[in-house]
Amino acid sequence: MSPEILKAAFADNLNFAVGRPAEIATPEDWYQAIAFSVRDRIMHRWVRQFEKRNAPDVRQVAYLSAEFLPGPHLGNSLLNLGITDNARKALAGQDLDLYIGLEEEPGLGNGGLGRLAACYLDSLATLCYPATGYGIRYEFGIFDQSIKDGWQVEVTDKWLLPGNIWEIKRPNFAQVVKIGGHTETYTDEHGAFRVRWIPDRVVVGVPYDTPIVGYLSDSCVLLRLWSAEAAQSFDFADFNRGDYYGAVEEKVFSENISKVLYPNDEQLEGKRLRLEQQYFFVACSIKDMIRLCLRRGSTLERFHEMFCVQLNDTHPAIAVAELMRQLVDKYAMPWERAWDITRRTFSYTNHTLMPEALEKWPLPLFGSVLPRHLEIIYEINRRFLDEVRTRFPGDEGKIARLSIIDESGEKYVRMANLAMVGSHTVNGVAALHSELVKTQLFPDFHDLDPKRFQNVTNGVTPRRFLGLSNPGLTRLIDGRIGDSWLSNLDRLRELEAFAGDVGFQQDWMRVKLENKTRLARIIRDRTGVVVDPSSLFDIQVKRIHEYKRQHLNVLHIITLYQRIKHDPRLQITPRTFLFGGKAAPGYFMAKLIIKLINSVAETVNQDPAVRDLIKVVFLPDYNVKHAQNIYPAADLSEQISTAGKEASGTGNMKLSLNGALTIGTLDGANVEIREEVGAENFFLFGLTCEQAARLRAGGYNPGDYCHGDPELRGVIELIDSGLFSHGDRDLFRPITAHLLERDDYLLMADYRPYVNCQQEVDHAYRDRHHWTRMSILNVARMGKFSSDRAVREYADNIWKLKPFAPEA
Ligand code: 9GP
Repeated sequence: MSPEILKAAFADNLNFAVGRPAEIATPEDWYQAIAFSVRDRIMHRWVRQFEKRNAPDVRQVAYLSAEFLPGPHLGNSLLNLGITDNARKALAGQDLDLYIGLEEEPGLGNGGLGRLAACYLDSLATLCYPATGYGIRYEFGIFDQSIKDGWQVEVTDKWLLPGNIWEIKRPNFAQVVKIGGHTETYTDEHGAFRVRWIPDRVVVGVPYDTPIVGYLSDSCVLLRLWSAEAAQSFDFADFNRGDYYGAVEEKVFSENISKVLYPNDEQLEGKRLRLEQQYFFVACSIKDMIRLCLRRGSTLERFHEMFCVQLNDTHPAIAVAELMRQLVDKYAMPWERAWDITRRTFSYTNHTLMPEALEKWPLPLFGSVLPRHLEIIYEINRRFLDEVRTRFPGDEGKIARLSIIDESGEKYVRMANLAMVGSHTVNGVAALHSELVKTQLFPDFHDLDPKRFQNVTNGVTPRRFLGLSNPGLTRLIDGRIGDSWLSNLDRLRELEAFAGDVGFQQDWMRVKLENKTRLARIIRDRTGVVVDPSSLFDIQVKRIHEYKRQHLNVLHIITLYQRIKHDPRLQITPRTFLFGGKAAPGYFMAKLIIKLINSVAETVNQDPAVRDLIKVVFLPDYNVKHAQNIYPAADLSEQISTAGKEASGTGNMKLSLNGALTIGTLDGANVEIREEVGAENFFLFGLTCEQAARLRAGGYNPGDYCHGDPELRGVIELIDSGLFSHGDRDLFRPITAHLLERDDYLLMADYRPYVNCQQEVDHAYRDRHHWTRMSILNVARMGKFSSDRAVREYADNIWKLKPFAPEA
């Protein structure tokens, strides 16, 4: 598409869609005009493919996810359409990057899980798979984080306030969803015994569609997000009686369902609204698929041939009972047939072993929101447990563990068990995690049917996370191996040949320095802290959680601080420690860790004795947009979770893809990253998963590690002395006391190996040529971690899905 055509499109949209004369148009107006022009081109592709996508023989994947974190659309869509350069030319002297930077991002996810879903949509579109991502159009996404006096403050994310150009409302495809009430039995006209659900209330789900265009593929997939509306905006009976407030109450009540994204890592037990949210989007999505299936002239007997449905974690697991309800209650299908279709439709991805993240709902709550589903779940469970009993007679323990209903105390519905029973396949998200899913999480299900278990190691899109966010490195790579690697990441291997090339290494270092200089400016502008771009950028960006061990990183920083204070002539590699990440609003320890990071930063950054050898920065409001500035500038990627706790991680992949070396434990996908890049190009430390388990089993005493290591003791004492808290000795006591007394995440045991490993990093960074060689090899060997590979594995091994040719 030529610059001239784009120029005309921008002018037209400024005129007709935005309604502003060019002479007085603001940057926001220009952003909108460009965004409309780009959307037009995506829509054109979308409409052109309509027939192909909806042909009766085309099988589709529906990716059900309560979270999608796509990031800003404009820059990525320009890249995927291959028109960024021409858009720049069309703007003749205006700053395209400024306009791109104005876009509010849809923060419709907490972190890795939602971002993974967005990466998969990018790859599904790029590889021309027919797909729809179904989710919730939260009015308020993940909160914006600001830092006040070192503490996290949550601010409502009003992402829709400036309007959202990328979505199209489709009221004609709205669905009605029932909630609450009771069930009753009746006999139908054929004399058959049937059940119907009489709800307390109904809400309407209105879909908003965002087509996502693939990279140079001309193909699109759809992100269809449901927004809750009242069945009637006003109760006219109330209104006519003069009760205006009563009349709008129902509207407010209904719209609450899609109002806000729940932050994870909170105790969500008993959050009725969250259960309603989950059911709401699942019910709308299943009904939408049924509508499409019937519209294509198929019968529901073939539902599982037309749709494969991926359950992204347990959040959409209620879909199993909902499809059964639709088939049995509404379409009068015999139970056995409906169950067969259901089992062939669903597959389930597990993303966590953390017990608090495995959802279970108190039975009374569940029954009051979804009375009919509870009956259906009882029936599924009864039939399932009968099978188990015949295979393992008398093994009541096994039966209790496999049951969808937890009856060990207060009764719960276990959503993971429902997802397991109702799916043909379950997968973990990294090789180690998938093993742990078999052996620790679901050993009884594994005994029952080992063939159902698979692994699909996560992947990330190289388009957004290298092509878009690191143009300098992209150009450098293009210059050596051409540009086809962005859609065939394995081709990065060809860079290995240049790893020792001094000229290439210098270019590589130059690009990294430019990226670090840019980030240093952002850090200064946003926090006031001045950092040296030539220092080692040591980066830990991710949700704040004790298992991710940001506080282990802090213990290392304090160790260095202590060493510098003890020896004023000490020489170490200058470092900038950068943290970013949100803590769940109700997670006290995580919020205290943020305060600790900021407090240590305040003390260390201002102490002249430190001689600027170390700087500590907490960059507020870590999100996709900020991540895109951070990854390209990283020298060292901190992936230091307690082994066995991080299911996969994806930040580890994005950082390594941008040339950072990893310091990490053998956890999640770190294991495979290390295998790929080579042990000599990875800084490994810490307990393995097995060692951690043995240590715990043998009676772990964290205090012993502290008392046996004077340096560690000094660090803990320094925190407790009040040095970082203006004399307040108690402020951080919950952290230090937990470390000394319980230390669930084994920081004390891993402290010394971590600090020693960091010393190796310090030495390695001094040999810049060798470091750069390692950095090049990291990038060259990241091909496996493309989301294209992951999506192909899902399509081939789980979904049995074929790409379609988008062009006629
Ligand atoms: O914690 C995992 C993270 O390790 C993984 O990379 C991500 C995507 O698979 O999912 C996260 N899990 C959740 O957010 C909740 O289960």
